[in-house]
Amino acid sequence: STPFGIDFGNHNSVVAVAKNRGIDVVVNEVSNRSTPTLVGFGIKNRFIGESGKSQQTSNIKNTVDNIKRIVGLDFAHPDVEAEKPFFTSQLVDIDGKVGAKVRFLGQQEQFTSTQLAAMYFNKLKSTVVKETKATITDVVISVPVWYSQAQRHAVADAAKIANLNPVRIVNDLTAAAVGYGVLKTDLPEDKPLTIAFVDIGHSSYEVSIANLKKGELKVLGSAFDKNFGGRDFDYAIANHFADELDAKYKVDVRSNPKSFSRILTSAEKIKKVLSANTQAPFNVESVINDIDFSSSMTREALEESVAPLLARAHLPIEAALKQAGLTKEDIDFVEVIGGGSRVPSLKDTITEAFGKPLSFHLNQDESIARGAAFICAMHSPTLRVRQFKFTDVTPYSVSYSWDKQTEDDETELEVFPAGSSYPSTKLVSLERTGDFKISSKYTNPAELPAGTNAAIASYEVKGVSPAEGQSTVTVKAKLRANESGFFTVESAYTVEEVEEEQEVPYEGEAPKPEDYEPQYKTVKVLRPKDVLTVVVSDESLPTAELNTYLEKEGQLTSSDELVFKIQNKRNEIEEYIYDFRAKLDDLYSKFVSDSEKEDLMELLSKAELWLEDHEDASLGVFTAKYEELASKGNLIKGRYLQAENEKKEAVRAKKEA
Ligand code: ATP
Ligand code: K
Ligand code: MG
Repeated sequence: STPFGIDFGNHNSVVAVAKNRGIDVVVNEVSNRSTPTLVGFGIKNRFIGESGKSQQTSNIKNTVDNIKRIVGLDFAHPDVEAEKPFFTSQLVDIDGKVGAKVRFLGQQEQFTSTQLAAMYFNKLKSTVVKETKATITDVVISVPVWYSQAQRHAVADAAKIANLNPVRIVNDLTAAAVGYGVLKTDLPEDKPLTIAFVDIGHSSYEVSIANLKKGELKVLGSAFDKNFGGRDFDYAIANHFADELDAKYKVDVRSNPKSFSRILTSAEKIKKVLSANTQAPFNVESVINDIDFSSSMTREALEESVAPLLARAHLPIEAALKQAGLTKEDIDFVEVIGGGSRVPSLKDTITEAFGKPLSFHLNQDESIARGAAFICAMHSPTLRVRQFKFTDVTPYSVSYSWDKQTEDDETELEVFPAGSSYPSTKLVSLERTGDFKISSKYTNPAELPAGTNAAIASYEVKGVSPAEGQSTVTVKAKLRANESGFFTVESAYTVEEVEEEQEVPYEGEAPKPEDYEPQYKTVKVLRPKDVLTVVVSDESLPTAELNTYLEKEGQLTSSDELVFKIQNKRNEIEEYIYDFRAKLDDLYSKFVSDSEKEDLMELLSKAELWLEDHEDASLGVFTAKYEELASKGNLIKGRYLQAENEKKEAVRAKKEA
């Protein structure tokens, strides 16, 4: 399959594919290079991406956006409560997981956050398939560095529900940095450059610091502000004008979701204008109670309204430097991406925090998707890409523990300390009496973001049986922080002590005498014996549930497609009526008698009425209707074409004569 990368953004997502000649960003059905991240639900079908955005205000309660913020969260997670003010659809508890409740196909329906993400990924996939005709299966999806294990699993599950194979989940800025490392042809071969990458998006702000040299990237440290981005600016501006509306007209737009949505849309517009201008007008027609609201805002007033945000904008930078063990003087370049970083006051803060001018070598909107597609290509067996090695950083220490089975057991070990690099594998050796359980967890729960589960996963190791006459057997377990940032037990096997003949190294003076006879001795060595079964239980969906969602998504997709086909056929009939009628007056007028024309005109009027009465007919019924009209039309068209032919023949005959 063609390597595919998704920058899963909260506002909009960007998709890219890897081709032999390089990485291409793929445009959507309206030729945009990014697609709004939302899913709308209608009476007949879903509206995902652009179509959902264009009717968001009119379908506000049944449009789910901010999907990235809730993916993989338990309903009880504190972030769900924090996200509620940003949602216009209702968030609900679905067996302990967060989901949205909407009206769909004329009834109440609810979908988990994982299903919603899957619907969206599926739409992105079909966009790419339509635009490029490529086969798309493997995908690399970028996520924020602060995504928990549960959220990463949910993204991978969502990809699977969309019939994609998530070959890797990668941190946003790591993807961008890989893209940078691959594109930049003048990277040093020996002493690496130290580069800070900053991404301010719609909902969050991330910083990563990395060493880069030719063919190699090592992330040294990362930090973030999970609740800092363009949408916070939009809300600050919207609230400013809501207050103004209240003062001027005594109306509360905040309690009217459609009005507030219109204000928010205009707030985002004025925010962008104020990135390039110091003052801008603010207009919303019939915002509420037929009030046409006009006002204006200065850049200064905008900055005032977001003062609490601006005051903490330097913190992620300091935290990332600290995790990397560096100071700002160690940074060679500061590369900035993300739509939110276009705000001048934020650029100033970043510049000040690093004490150096900012660089913009990366495409601010597309570099994450491009990096993700490149990483997917690295995993592809068919596409050959330049070698590029990269490692990321484990944000919180992770420990593994196992049952106590023998006297001298250590039963817990910190395996992946905070700040260590991944992917990484550690082999541990355990004396075991029989089957046992391993658990992984974050070592210091107090460091974790609120609501994160300290327990990561548990693994049952089966098939352990000591040899006859022995009470224990040595088990080797491969503990791994894998390329997607998941902590796993990759495999486990028993070892046995065997006796082997080994050559004794020659210790005399060189050169060896010609008649030297090698000496052998018997030594005891450990050799792998039995491969053990490892049964994992982690926060990913159980197979049965995954398959149920997969099937459901397949059904919804085909029913959406059917609705789309029916609408197209209905439109074709409408166009046919319109076109035929016009031709009867014009092109075909000489080929129909008055009475024939009268009959046909009546037929067309009847067909028009029929269409009005048949909003919900099936594809078969519409197709039959279309053919009925077309057969009448073809009769007249035939006469017209015959006459045209005769005319042409006559002209040719004349020429030849
Ligand atoms: P996140 O990374 O937080 O998940 P995202 O990837 O969807 O979100 P981006 O696409 O990087 O976010 O940026 C979108 C945000 O940038 C929006 O809030 C948008 O209004 C804002 N933005 C875009 N252009 C400008 C501009 N010229 N001035 C100010 N803000 C802008
Ligand atoms: K984006
Ligand atoms: Mg982003």
